[in-house]
Amino acid sequence: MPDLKGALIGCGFFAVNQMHGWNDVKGARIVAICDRDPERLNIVGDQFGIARRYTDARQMFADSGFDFVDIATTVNSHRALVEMAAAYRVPAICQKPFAPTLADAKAMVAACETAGIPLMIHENFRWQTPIQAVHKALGSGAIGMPFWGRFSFRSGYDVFSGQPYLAEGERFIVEDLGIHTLDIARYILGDVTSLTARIKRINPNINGEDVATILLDHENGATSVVDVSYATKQSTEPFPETLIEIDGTEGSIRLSQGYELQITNAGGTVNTDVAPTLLSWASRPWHNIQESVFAIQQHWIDSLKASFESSTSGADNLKTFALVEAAYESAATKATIEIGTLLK
Ligand code: NAD
Ligand code: 89V
Repeated sequence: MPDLKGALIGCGFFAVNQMHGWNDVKGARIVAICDRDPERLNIVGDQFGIARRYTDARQMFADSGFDFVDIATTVNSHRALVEMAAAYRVPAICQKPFAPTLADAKAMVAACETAGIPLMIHENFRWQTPIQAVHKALGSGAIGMPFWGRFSFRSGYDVFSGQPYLAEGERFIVEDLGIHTLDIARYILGDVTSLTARIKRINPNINGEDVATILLDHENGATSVVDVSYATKQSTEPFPETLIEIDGTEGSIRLSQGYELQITNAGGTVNTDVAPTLLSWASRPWHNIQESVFAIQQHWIDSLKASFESSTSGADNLKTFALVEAAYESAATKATIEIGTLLK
């Protein structure tokens, strides 16, 4: 089968990783790019040798000549661009967070279903090598039935230097980073029935919350805690590692700082190094995320070629996005939120 041709919209901070990822993906190449900012358009176009450049996404769709679109803009443009892809019947990847509201996200899924095009949310954290290793260990039955988990991301990293818009929004850590951690909790322990959350802002120089503690009830009966912070100063900065603890009926799994996986059961304890690969274009400490960008993009191409639903399809990611909405609602009302009612 010939390479699938892709177009990318949004040539900002993170899109550079996506462009490097596309260079490594087997079976696809980017043939056109778009950014409403001509300076970013030319920086990325020159770096990756892309001749077809647009400042207007609609013009790029009208000119056609590509098999899928990769939307790498920030959240407020996601609905309009996904609906544009649906109107032109072009399969679409959309960066997280899915949309400004759950109602927008549901409308985007409906538009793509009506158009008959696949939609994948670029929810890459579940594709990180250490997260895949935890998923595999649990799936092997090594610790029996899981009954408790903790998914933790606590950091003091200056994320605002690369992504200054994160300091400006009314919402911050749950919508931007917790969304990944909640998705990992769903990926590892399954779908969630109810959620209770508390949030705080510690950094006085930002508008949104930078600390959140979230209690989840999973459909399989397990309970988990998702705790995220950008206000945590430690002796060794763990950014961007998600640390995981899972207790099961026959043993336990621990994913610790330094990408160390420990599995304990009646057979003893086994420690494994599950560090991500440092790809040729990647740099520490981002290499964990960068490798997962390549992995999710390869998965998308494989899913298009073999016609299967991607792991983080729009329909799947509604269930993660509902947890984000529920976390803000729970923190504001101090109530426990039933997730099923949000998804109706
Ligand atoms: P950015 O602001 O650096 O880049 C966004 C670019 O999109 C800008 O160049 C802007 O001009 C362009 N743009 C916006 N609206 C447009 C439109 N309608 N048409 C054409 N161009 C448009 O933002 P970023 O930091 O690169 O983040 C982009 C997205 O990636 C965000 O949704 C963010 O949450 C997400 N992100 C994901 C990860 C991850 O690991 N999955 C990491 C970082 C950022
Ligand atoms: O996913 C994101 O948008 C990023 C980061 C991984 C740093 O949280 O903000």
